[in-house]
Amino acid sequence: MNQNTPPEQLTGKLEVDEPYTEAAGLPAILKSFKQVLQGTDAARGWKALINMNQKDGFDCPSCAWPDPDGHRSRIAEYCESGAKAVADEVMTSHTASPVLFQRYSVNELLQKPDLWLSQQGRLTQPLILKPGEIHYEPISWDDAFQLIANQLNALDSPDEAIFYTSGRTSNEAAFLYQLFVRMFGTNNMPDCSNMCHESTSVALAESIGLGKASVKYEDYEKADVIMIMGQNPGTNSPRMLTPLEEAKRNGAKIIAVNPLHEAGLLAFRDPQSPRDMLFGAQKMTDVFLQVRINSDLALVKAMCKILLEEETKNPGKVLDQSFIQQYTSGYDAFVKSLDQFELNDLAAQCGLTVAQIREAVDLFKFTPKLIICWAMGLTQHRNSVETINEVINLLLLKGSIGIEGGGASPIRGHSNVQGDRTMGVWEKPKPEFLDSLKKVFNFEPPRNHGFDAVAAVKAMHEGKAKVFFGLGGNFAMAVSDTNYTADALKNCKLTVHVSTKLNRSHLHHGETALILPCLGRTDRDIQATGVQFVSCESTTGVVAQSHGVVDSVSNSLKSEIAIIGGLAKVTLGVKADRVDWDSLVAKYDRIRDLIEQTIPGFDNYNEQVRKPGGFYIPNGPRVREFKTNDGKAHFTLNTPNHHDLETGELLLMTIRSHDQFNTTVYGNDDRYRGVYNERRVVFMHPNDVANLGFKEKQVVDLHSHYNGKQRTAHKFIIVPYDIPVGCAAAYFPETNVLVPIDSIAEKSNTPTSKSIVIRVTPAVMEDSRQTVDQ
Ligand SMILES: Nc1nc2c(c(=O)[nH]1)N[C@H]1C(S)=C(S)[C@@H](COP(=O)(O)OP(=O)(O)OC[C@H]3O[C@@H](n4cnc5c(=O)[nH]c(N)nc54)[C@H](O)[C@@H]3O)O[C@H]1N2
Ligand SMILES: Nc1nc2c(c(=O)[nH]1)N[C@H]1C(S)=C(S)[C@@H](COP(=O)(O)OP(=O)(O)OC[C@H]3O[C@@H](n4cnc5c(=O)[nH]c(N)nc54)[C@H](O)[C@@H]3O)O[C@H]1N2
Ligand SMILES: [Mo]
Repeated sequence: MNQNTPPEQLTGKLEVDEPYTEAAGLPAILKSFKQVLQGTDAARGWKALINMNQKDGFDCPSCAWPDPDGHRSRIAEYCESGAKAVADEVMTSHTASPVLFQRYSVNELLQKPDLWLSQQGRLTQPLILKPGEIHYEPISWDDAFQLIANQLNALDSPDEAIFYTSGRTSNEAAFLYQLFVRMFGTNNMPDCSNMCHESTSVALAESIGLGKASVKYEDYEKADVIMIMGQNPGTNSPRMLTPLEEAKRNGAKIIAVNPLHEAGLLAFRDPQSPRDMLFGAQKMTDVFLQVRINSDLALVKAMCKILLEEETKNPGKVLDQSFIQQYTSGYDAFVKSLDQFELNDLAAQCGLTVAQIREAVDLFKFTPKLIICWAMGLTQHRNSVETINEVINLLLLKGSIGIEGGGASPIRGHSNVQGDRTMGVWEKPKPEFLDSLKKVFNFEPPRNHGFDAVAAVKAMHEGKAKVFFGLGGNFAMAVSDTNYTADALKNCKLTVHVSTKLNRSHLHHGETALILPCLGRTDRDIQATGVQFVSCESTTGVVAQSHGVVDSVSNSLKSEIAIIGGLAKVTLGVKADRVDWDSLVAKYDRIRDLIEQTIPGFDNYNEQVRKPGGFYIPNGPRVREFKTNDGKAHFTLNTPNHHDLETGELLLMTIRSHDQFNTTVYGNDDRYRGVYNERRVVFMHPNDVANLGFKEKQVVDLHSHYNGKQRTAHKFIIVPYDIPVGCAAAYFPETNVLVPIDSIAEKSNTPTSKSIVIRVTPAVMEDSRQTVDQ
């Protein structure tokens, strides 16, 4: 059994039903109300709900989907997923107060499932785990800051410390944090992006000069065709279904590319639309391409080949030659390279027929108003950067970048992951950014690149890094290779987590460990000069304000900004005499003024952010300005990856259930996929189940083999499912133990969480049962 993973125990209550064929609708909205109201008093829960994503409310702590530019629903801009995130944050029925830590030792807490950890509620006081002790106990804020400062200042080099960020951190906190870290002297700033959309950022920077979406919210409603690749919007960005539905009503066609027939891709019943509630769901997808895992590059290449054929048949009607001539480079080489590939081969790699791919291309061959969106299904493979570059090749052929109703639309995950990068949370900061910091703050920032997430784990493992500081997130569970990563954290002298809720990273601790409890997005933030607000950037580049609305569960919580300011002051002392940390913490407008001075695109930040709905920050590709080496958008040459599976091997993708937010587990159901009361399931094609000699609901172990090492995740129940032959799916973080630390995407170093070669064997059950029959 693995000691470092969530306990490998089955609930014994699995129920499997037919998967849903539509998303949302009444059950979703009732469920969301129930979620929020059951864990807290009704007034508090309701207050949080009605203020979510309103122009004067708070930015939903869940995903980064943008708010509508104009009208917003009067009830609230929420979805089931956002409601669960809010419920998780505002609940008051339990708190993870010092009593909890007195009662349970760290080892005892490690035996509890993630769901249980989350259910303990909000953290209420700073806690310390002293060397050799087995219980966390309270510590004062001042002592905590002093302890961290002493440890940081005792390091041989600032590069022995790692400062992680998860994407819920606001712009203001992120800016202050990176300033503190760079004044301290390191660029070791890994973030959750490294495991998420890093492949997107690398690919887009290479091809169009900016690692962000080129579309605005309104483009969705103006598009003729929207292709959704490797993304499960019904679960992970449910509010996206509203503009998709609107687009459909305006006549748009939708192409879905996914190994699974996810409910939200099939049909949507908007719970806030009386029309939908009365007349039924809107069908979403017009052409569903059920691809094999990681065959998207081959698919998009096939689409490009078909477009070129069509252009020959309809000269001047399919490709946008004037865009290609004026704005791009590398076209001729790209067209020539396509000759190396046969359509039939490409289609076969995807598990599709050429006719199916043609059917999709037919929808957009005569229109440039094509949006392609994608998420983790494209970013977490070895060749992800190339896949995303191929997506851009297709958009460039069509002239779809920088037009109304067309463009590249990566769908970011965490609500402010994009803003954190804009603010400088990055292990590879650009020289211009550092020059600007130097000018504004009069210090010499470190220039060498720091560790990304995977490199940080290795550095801690090898003893090259000794202090881990996490601003949010759950590093131990989010990065790959759970056992290796947990050991890396245990190898540190000090681990510190700024958190809202208890999680497993607090339990894989260094010699000394601290938990610093902070305000969440929903909490009212009051500082010396009064109530403060923060701001966040959505996936389409809108920066808007976010006001907490409920009173925090404990008077001992500090805002992330106050924690960073307090720590910076003690750690840096006179080294940072140019920065008055107390004054910045007292009034966040002052932080925004500094952001304005340092980062382009934030002119009149304080004024602009106060406009209802916020403001768009400048975006080159949207106006066909490509900040690449030659000022042009680049066609690139990319080669599909073959996964030559041996007999008995399957390609596993690790995905989210409907009842989790990343590593936070809200419940054991995955309603849309018809799975209830159990997370330890593995979805397999019925033929694979039979051919490998298994039975439905048999309990199995999953093994990955990489560079001669076997990793095992124990006890998963087989659920036969509509998934391509040779592919399998199971939930993360339980399966992270299978993802080898060295198995990363080229150029972006993102763990290959969506393509892990596994073998399946019958589980060794203590009671010698082979299946779970219920
Ligand atoms: N409720 C909720 N919302 C969330 C999150 C959450 O955990 N819960 N997480 C947030 C975060 S940080 C992120 S990054 C996003 C994640 O949002 P998603 O990317 O939608 O999340 P995943 O569950 O990882 O789903 C990946 C999808 O890609 C498909 N897929 C897997 N491999 C491939 C492939 O090779 N090709 C193709 N075409 N498809 C593939 C899977 O079947 C699945 O539908 O959601 C954000 N929003
Ligand atoms: N196998 C596999 N692994 C994956 C993925 C996958 O698809 N498959 N997805 C990857 C992706 S896309 C991502 S983004 C990462 C996510 O990686 P992380 O961002 O590190 O993980 P989260 O689960 O989002 O972090 C949850 C914790 O954040 C804290 N928290 C919540 N709100 C706040 C807040 O407002 N402030 C502070 N300070 N703390 C807060 C809580 O304590 C909570 O326990 O995981 C990655 N790992
Ligand atoms: Mo993410």
